[in-house]
This record gives sequence, structure tokens and C-alpha cells, in this order.
Amino acid sequence: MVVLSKPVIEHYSLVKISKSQTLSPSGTPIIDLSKQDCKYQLVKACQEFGFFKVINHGIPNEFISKLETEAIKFFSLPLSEKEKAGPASPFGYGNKNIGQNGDVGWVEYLLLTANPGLHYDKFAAFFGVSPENFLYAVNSYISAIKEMGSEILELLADGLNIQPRNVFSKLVMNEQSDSVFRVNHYPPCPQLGDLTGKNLIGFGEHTDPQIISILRSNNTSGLQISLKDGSWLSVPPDQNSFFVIVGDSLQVLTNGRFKSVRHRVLANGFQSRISMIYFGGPPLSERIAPLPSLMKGEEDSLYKEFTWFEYKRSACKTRLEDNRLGLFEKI
Ligand code: GA4
Repeated sequence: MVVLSKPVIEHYSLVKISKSQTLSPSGTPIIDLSKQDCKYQLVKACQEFGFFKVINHGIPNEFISKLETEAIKFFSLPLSEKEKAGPASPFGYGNKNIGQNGDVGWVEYLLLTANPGLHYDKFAAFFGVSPENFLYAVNSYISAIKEMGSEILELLADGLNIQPRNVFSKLVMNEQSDSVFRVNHYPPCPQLGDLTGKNLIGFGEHTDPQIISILRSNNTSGLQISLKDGSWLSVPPDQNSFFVIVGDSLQVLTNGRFKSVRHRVLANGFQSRISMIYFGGPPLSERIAPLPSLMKGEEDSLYKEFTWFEYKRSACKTRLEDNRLGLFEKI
């Protein structure tokens, strides 16, 4: 178990969760990627939830467990060592502080670019004698996840009946794609033990700015998604599956047909949660606007024009829970 510096839990938001809010495994949209007709279920899940779970994804378990083992090794290092890989702006180790505008959470993390080969120089210095294992595990994992993300995006284009089928996937597969990879560690907070039924905010509520996020966690719960009525649903963990989250950019590309879902992560008093998330984004210069092939009749774009660079720049000035897309909605 990795213990962070002495917890001062008053600095972190506490939430109470009741059992009735737990999403039953059968309630989660589950997409079997090996099934021929999954494209329609994918579209439905993106419209109704902006969220789904993927099974039969074909990602070899060894990629996943190798990276998880390396991540645990890293997070087990003394804080002073981990801090040598910081700060996390733009990439590196972060502890409790999220973003640039005062958000905090009960989490430590590594934020990396998802472009292959770019990690070595920065991380060689931080990982002491052998950064190779970690970097190799990261790069193999990212390329496998990217492929799966691209397949999902192509199935979504098929399900929406739009051509070419790589209309979404080409954005994340582009060499210049501005994609990010994050490994989060939510350490248990022992002081919570006395506060029965209480959880601590590990990563506060937010939507993801990119196109698609693909999350895998160990078997510790914590992820919650927000439903249309504003209530929070706990997503049962499943270390053999991936959870897919629609990002703001995909909401815009589909002119609001797909919803970028608000989500958050709760830390608990007794179990470590490790998650790894790939955020597939477009190239910085890409114009993000509803696809003409999707627009029906006189349908107007719900959003003002912007490039991914402009959206990202604006997002960096926001707090986690802000409605980032709101700034770009046409009134
Ligand atoms: C949320 C999704 C990704 O984790 C992330 C986050 C980023 C960060 O951690 O630096 C942001 C957040 C995320 C959106 C608003 C800004 C930027 C923290 C924050 C307060 C890496 C991303 O791309 O956007």
C-alpha cells in the first residue's frame, strides 16, 4: 500500500453515497465489440448516456497488467522521488492539484502525451536506472488502446450512417493528434474509516474536452457518472473491461446528438484505485464543428466555430466542474 503525506481531509470534499445509487451491472450499457450489430447499441449508448462499457475488446491482458504493475512500482516510490517527475504541467507527476486553477482531489497521477516515443527524454531522468520498462509498457498500452478507440469511432460512424467511416477516427489516428494519457492513483484515506458511508472526492466532476476517453481501472470502485436528472450513479468496477466516455469534441462533431457525460471519481478509506485513461483528441489545428454529413435539412450548428487549440486554451482557464462547452454554445 502506498501512503501519501499525512492526510488533512478537511481540505477535500466529502460525499455520502447510498446503495440505491449504485448502477447495477445490467444497467450499464455493455457493448460486445465482437458482435456484428454493436454499432447501433454504441450509437444509442452515446446518445443516452455518453458512456458505455466494452467487452470482448481483444486487448491482451498482458499489456494491461504490465502497465498496472509498472504504475504501482512508480506510485510506491517515496514522494520526494515521484516529485522529481513533476510538475504535471504540461506533462509529468502531479499530486492532489489538478489543472492550473485551484482544483484539488485525493489523487496522485502521471499525465503524459499519448504520442509514441515522446516520453523517454523527460522520464529517463526521473525513473532512475530503468525507465525503459515503464515507457515500453505505456507505449504498448497506448497503441493497443488507440486501435480500439479508432475501431469504436468507425463503428459509431457506421451506426450513424455517415461516410467516410474514418471521419471521427482519422482525428485521433492522425500523427499530429493531441491525445493525452493519464495514470491515476487514488490512495485509500485511512481517516475516512471513522466516517461510515463517506467518500472523498478523488477527481471532481467534469466532462472530458477531447473526442473519446477510454478508461480501465483495477477492481476498486469509485467512478460515477451523472444522469440527465443530475443524480450520480456508481459504476461497478470491472478490470477486464474498458469504460468509454464521450468527450465535448464528439458532442460538437455530432451537433449534440452524443452527450459528453459528467463524471467524477470517489476515493475511499481502505482500497487503492488505479486507473489509466487515454484521451483521444484531434490535431491542434483541427476545426471542431458538426459534420455536414450529419446535419439534416435546415439544421443549424449549436456551437460557435473553434479549433481544438482554441478549445484547449479556453479549457485550461476553467475549473474542473465548469461547463466548458457552454462558452461555445450559440445562444
Ligand atoms: C479533464 C480530462 C483530462 O484528465 C485532462 C484534464 C486537465 C488536467 O488535468 O490538466 C484539466 C481537465 C481535464 C479539464 C479542465 C482543466 C484541464 C484540468 C482542468 C481543471 C488531462 C484534460 O485534457 O482536461
